[in-house]
Amino acid sequence: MTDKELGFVRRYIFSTDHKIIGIQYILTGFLMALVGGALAMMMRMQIAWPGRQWGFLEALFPNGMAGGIMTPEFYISLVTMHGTIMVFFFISYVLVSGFGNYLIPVQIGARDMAFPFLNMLSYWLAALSALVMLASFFAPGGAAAAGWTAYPPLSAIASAVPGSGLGQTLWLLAMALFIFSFTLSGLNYIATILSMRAPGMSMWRLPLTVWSYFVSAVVGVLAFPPLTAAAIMLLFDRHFGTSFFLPDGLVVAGEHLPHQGGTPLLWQHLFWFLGHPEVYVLILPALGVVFDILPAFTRKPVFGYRMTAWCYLAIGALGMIVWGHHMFVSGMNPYSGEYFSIMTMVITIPSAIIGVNMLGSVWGGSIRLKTPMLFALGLIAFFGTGGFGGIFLGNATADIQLHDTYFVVGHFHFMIGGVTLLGTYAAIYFWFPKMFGRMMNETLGKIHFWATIVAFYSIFLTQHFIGLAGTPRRYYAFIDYEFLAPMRGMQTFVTFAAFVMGAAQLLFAVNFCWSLLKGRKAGVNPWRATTLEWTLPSPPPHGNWTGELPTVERWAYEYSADEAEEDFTGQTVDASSVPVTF
Ligand code: HEM
Ligand SMILES: [Cu+2]
Repeated sequence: MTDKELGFVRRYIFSTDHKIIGIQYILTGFLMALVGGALAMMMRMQIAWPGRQWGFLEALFPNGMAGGIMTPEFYISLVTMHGTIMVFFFISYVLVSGFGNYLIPVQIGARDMAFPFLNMLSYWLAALSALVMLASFFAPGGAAAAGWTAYPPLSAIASAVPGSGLGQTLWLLAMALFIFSFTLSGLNYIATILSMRAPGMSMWRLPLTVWSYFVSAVVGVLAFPPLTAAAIMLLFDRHFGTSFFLPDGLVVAGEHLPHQGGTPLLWQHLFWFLGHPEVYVLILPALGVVFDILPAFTRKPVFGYRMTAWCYLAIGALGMIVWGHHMFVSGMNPYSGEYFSIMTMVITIPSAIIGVNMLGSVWGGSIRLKTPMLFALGLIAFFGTGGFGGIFLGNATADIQLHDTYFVVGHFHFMIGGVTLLGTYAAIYFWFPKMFGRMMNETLGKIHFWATIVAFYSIFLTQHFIGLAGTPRRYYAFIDYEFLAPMRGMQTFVTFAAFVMGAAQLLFAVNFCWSLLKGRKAGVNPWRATTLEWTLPSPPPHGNWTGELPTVERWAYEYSADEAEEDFTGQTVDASSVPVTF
């Protein structure tokens, strides 16, 4: 059936076309980012000016902002929902589900995903889980408030804080739905990459983007289901009197709870068995897309192609066995702490190799600083800064001091905030012309980049120092602590920087919408890149290749080959015109 015959609803709403589904995820993710970002701004306002009245917020949150003043309980639900939304409903949607869906089939030379109908189902399950998560704001008592890690007993006892009631139940349901959807689409990715590649597209000719999605999907499929089980067990603890995560002797509001025999430690293991690999599920695609973008703006082949793919695999495997570095202060056996420290240090090796390969891919190239390239280079900077902080946190002895301080907040924002955010933007500026047939505005893009990177360093590098000085995280106000008084100026500075950051993202939204309608026409291959999607019309039709599928003759990064007339050689150019090197 042609696109026209399908009609609007089946073309754009209940579509089985991987490209439309990818765009649906991207738009949903950005809508959620708007919510998550607004929550972050409210938190920062409270930290910089604790107890001040913000009348206009009362209308939106009559309970949490009664009289315009934020309650401590509401602050904690903001922390919880901001973290949850940013990690699972923004970056996961846009970068992993959005670009994964869009890019995998067009880059491997397939007409669609292996299971297009399942793909559509995954999207709608994901959309439903986002709705359930948002509904938590409207629950009596307000949104979930046990942190994005949902540690029991706070999350297990419905009377613990206002958000522990229906809000927390909805949070758990939403997470279970989210993981279910994510697992289905991970299986779809794996099946597609393994079985749908065009003739000639061996695994060693895949673009590094596809490699990164492959490893990310394998890690996701293995690591996520245990949390679904855990979420269901927690629901049982909350509503059916089981005690998986609750120990003996809990007394809440003078009442002795009947639970016995469980332990919150079990939840911590199950949560971080997902939680840590999730970081790699998000970061690997960010690293992957950057390896596709760098060569297009340096006009030279990727440095260390096979080594990079092996490093993805190594990171994927090692990433599954280091979750305990989030639990150094849980009272774990010191020998376990030693094991988790050592394995965490081992992961820095493939990560550092990837960093070196990125620099090697830039080194000596004829660099063009277009917006996607700026974001790609910014990612390298963030990866370095964030990785450096991780070395301290990965050592049990240092972490005992730094745990649950703003040092941690600074570190993880560089990694799962910054690296993934810059990877996401790099991808958007780079593939926007393919998706919508128009270029994005370069000037606005560059302002967006510089404002973002300067604000981001101001916020999160400063937070490292605020944390070193002992400021705990997830606290509602710091006015009662004399030893933190010297930090107040820095806290206010961070809040101002956060507003700059927010404003820059609105500028991006303007650029996105304006370019959709008015951007310069893009043509088939505006960046003069080599991978298969750049041979398709912009935007590509349903089914991607109208005639026969392409035959792949070479690897994905043949730039500036000696015999070629142009400085790039597409993957379908055969050996008779330019010799095949890979
Ligand atoms: C410039 C934009 C952002 C600002 C200003 C910001 C601000 C904050 C603040 C103030 C907290 C609470 C810290 C605490 O008291 O523990 C926080 C927590 C968090 N943020 Fe962000 N954030 C931003 C972007 C992001 C992004 C892009 C992500 C992820 C992709 C993210 C993920 C998280 C997570 C996971 C938490 C932890 C929540 C918790 O402790 O339970 N943030 N952020
Ligand atoms: Cu970790």
